[in-house]
Amino acid sequence: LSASAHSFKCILVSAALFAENRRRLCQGLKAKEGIVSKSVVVLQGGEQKQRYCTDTDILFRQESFFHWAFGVTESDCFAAIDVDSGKSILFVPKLPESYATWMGEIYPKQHFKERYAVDEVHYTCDVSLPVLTQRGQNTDSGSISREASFEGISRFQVNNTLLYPVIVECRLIKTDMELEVLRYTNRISSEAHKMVCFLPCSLFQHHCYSQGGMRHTSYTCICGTGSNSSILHYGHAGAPNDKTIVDGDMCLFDMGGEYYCYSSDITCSFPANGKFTPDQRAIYEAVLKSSRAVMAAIKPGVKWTNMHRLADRVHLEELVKIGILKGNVEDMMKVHLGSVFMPHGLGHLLGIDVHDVGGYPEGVDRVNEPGLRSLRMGRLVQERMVLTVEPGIYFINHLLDQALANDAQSCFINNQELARFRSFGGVRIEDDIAVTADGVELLTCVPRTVEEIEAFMADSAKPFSPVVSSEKF
Ligand SMILES: [Mn+2]
Repeated sequence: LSASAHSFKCILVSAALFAENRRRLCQGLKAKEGIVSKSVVVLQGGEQKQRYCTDTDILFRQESFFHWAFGVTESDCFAAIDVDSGKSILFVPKLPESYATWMGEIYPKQHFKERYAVDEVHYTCDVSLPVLTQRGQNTDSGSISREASFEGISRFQVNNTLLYPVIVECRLIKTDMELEVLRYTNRISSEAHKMVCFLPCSLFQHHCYSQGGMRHTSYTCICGTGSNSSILHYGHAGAPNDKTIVDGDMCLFDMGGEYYCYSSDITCSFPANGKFTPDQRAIYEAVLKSSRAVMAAIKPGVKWTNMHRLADRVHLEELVKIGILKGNVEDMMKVHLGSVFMPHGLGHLLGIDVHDVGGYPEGVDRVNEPGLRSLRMGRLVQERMVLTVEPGIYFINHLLDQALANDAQSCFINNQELARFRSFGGVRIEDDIAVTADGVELLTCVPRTVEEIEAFMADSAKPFSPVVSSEKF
């Protein structure tokens, strides 16, 4: 399947990839105890949704299980797989004639049969389907697909006719301030058509899309600088990557492009001006050391929880060398001091979802200890797993204050040295790896050592120029 008619260096994803997935699924199901003959797997694809009550489409992204099994890019489909025979049936919506006017050609069923290499194609309306969403609980989000309903709505007296026309009239007539914002959005959008702007997130997305055919990123870009680089999931709606990059700041850019629903998840940390200060170098090299120690240790059979502990141990050893900590590292491990500096897990499975499924199968429980309880995978490492390795050291004020208030931890902290790092932010180094028969294959390829980064930024790079903050109203 060609992802784009004008692909540059895009790889082509074959329908055979998904046929293979279905075959493996049937094989796995048949081997399962208690499987009844003539079983049929029914999957529901993602639905095209609109922004709240408007008719503006939200950019569609296929539901991950459905994508894994069929690689279908269209919305609102169902699919069935006959487990015994492996026969696959795709159900596509029967589109109204007006679709051809607004959305383009309406393809016949044969088109989908060929494009997705399935055995049969039917219209969803022609078959009465039992809607069996067989999704379980996602161990990362804790979400289960559930019926949308508003509990207790009957307790309220609802009037849904009065408000609406009044609001519509208000919205029809724009105020001065609204006009200012509309001028702004227009000016920015117009400029963007003519030039590439300086923000890392937008540059990143542009490169991924224009050079790699990636319409989506795997997750919202995290572009923290200065003290914001210690905010683990910076970049959300309340902090939309809008801080001006300042000379002397550390940058922490965690961004991954998604191609045909397959993810990547990479973090680079570096000084905005291209030159590490001694403190920046010390923290950065401590994280790099743990990253490389973990990668050298990963092979089939090792416990992921032990890889997390290994990263913690290296961080603590290095923080002692830097002078922020003092004392015996084994004793620090006993009071989970590592989690003060790395509260998140070492890394996670990666695939169609950036936090891919399978981290905690039946019988594998989370280790309920600081840091370790954030791990998104608790099982043994196996060949052909793809994982992120993303150790980090962060100076998060509320965690530091908690540790200082805890006698068991504060005795290891040299608060005078620590004070200097209070607004440092954080460093994360995140690479994606595939587990091989006896080690790892590093999938990520970016400058990693201090020397490589400094040479890269001095040579080819344009260190990100400080930009004017977006206007506030
Ligand atoms: Mn990650």
